[in-house]
Amino acid sequence: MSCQSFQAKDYKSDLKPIWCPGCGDFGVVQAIYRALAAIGRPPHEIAFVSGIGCSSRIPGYTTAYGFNTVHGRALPIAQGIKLANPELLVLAAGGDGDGFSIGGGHVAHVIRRNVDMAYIVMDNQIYGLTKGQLSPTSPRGLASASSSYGSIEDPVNPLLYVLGYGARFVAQGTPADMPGLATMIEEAIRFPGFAFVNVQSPCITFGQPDQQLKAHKAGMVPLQTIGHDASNRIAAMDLAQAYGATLYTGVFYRDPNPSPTYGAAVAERHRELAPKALPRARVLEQFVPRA
Ligand SMILES: Cc1ncc(C[n+]2csc(CCOP(=O)(O)OP(=O)(O)O)c2C)c(N)n1
Ligand code: SF4
Ligand SMILES: [Mg+2]
Repeated sequence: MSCQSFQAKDYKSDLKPIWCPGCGDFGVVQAIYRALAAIGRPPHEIAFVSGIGCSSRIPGYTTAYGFNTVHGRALPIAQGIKLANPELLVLAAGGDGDGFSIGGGHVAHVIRRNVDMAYIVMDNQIYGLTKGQLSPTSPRGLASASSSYGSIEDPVNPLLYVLGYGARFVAQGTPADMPGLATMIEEAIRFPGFAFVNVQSPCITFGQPDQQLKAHKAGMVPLQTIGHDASNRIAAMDLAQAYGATLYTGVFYRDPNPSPTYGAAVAERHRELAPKALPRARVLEQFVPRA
């Protein structure tokens, strides 16, 4: 690891974002630059993995190693990268559709393994890239490109979803509060284990007026202002029920006694099994047919 110090601009790539002017994702990438600068790992020690969507373009706007994978598959690939090279700082990011629709099945597994990475979802309650269809977090009643008469489905609640599966660090932010968002992303990255940050990141083109930055600024309720105890999972779940109604921001839950990460458990198992391991030649004998 290097002792060099880094500034936010060192994590900004030369690629010019092609997001619509005013898209909330601009604020998210700024918050990520700030968080990474505060942590200070050099860009080449960071792997930034995403799926497919407007939000999933984000790794390309950073100087980290980036992998814009397949829709809904950021988490399995990010987990593989972390296991193959535990020294890397691994970030995963994507949209609400990417994370809770096609990729929703992966979320439970990264949580129960407690793989050491931060996952940032840019939740705009819509499929932005494909021009405004319902997403899993769209509110009931939303008229969209795929629901002309209004959605007849309840939304997924991402906060309850991850808390229900046992996530050990859960936060929610908005680019309307840039310092707050940068700090919680930094905290998520520093957390030893899987950390989830849901960012209410407005889609200016297909999103609803009450989900835009102005409305966030006026309506957000920072959790520290209501005396929330972030070590209390049940209290966190109680507050998380307000998803879609009250925009609570800050850390909902931070496990005060973090469990071992998946990487630590794998290393421990290797140590346990090492004395019993067969010599390499004997292992090969079992698999390579003799001539
Ligand atoms: C396997 C697969 N299915 C569907 C798509 C089409 N597709 C691309 S992005 C997307 C949804 C994007 O929404 P979200 O993940 O919320 O990201 P946003 O664009 O809103 O940031 C869909 C359905 C695809 N690329 N691949
Ligand atoms: S369509 Fe929406 S989510 Fe996509 S870049 Fe434009 S404002 Fe952002
Ligand atoms: Mg979306």
